[in-house]
Amino acid sequence: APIGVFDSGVGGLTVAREIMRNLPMEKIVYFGDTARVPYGSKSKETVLRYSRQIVRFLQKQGVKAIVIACNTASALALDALEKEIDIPIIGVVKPGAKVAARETTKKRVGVIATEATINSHLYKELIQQIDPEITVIGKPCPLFVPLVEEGWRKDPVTEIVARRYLKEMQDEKVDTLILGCTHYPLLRGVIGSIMGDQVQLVNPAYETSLALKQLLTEKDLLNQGSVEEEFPYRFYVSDAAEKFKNFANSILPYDVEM
Ligand code: DGN
Repeated sequence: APIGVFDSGVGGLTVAREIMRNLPMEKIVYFGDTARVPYGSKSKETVLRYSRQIVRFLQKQGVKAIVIACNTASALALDALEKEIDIPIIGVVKPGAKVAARETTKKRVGVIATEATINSHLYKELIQQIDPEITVIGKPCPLFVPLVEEGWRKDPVTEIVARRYLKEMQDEKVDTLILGCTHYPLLRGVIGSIMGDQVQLVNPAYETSLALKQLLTEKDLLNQGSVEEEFPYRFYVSDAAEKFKNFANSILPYDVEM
């Protein structure tokens, strides 16, 4: 059975990509809610309602586990969804928080994410559960999402925007920075060059793929029933399939068919 992965749109492909790399025997059904993106500025009730509908869709596809690739949906909906379904479900926030708490040397962690994720304070809560002495500084960076979707990952405009957003993180002298939104790992280059080598960047997408591997192993679900000739990845969107396909083809190492 495949793994269900969903996001508010295209960004979750950064998570799907890590799963493809680190769990290469697994099949994936991906759902991107491109008709209703962004989630980052919506209320908890709305994000939960959307997420619930998508989980139902993925369950109909026969998935053995679900990954909420969207940081916003992970922060606002995972808690409730966990109680409602009987297959394993994980989000991206906890794996990212765990690694940041482990890696920080000066106990100063920065989180950049959507407004909804920052306002949920979930990264902060989870990090301070592990070590209450860690200071966590959150900063919403909403312009990063459209810049990435416009294909301006290496554009001077993006650098100017990033410098402005990250100033606070530099002033606060964070030693670890969580890329807490699906799109931000695609800006790793520009963010890394502004923050400098001394600052560790945590990519929740990567950490989640490792957490998923561990979870599937524990539940004895790893690589279960895979290895077939058919193409192992299926993609669904709620709107604008062509645009999704173009973006997917720009970040995945093969041609995406929808
Ligand atoms: N996928 C969203 C997230 O990781 O928070 C970002 C896009 C959005 O819905 N604003």
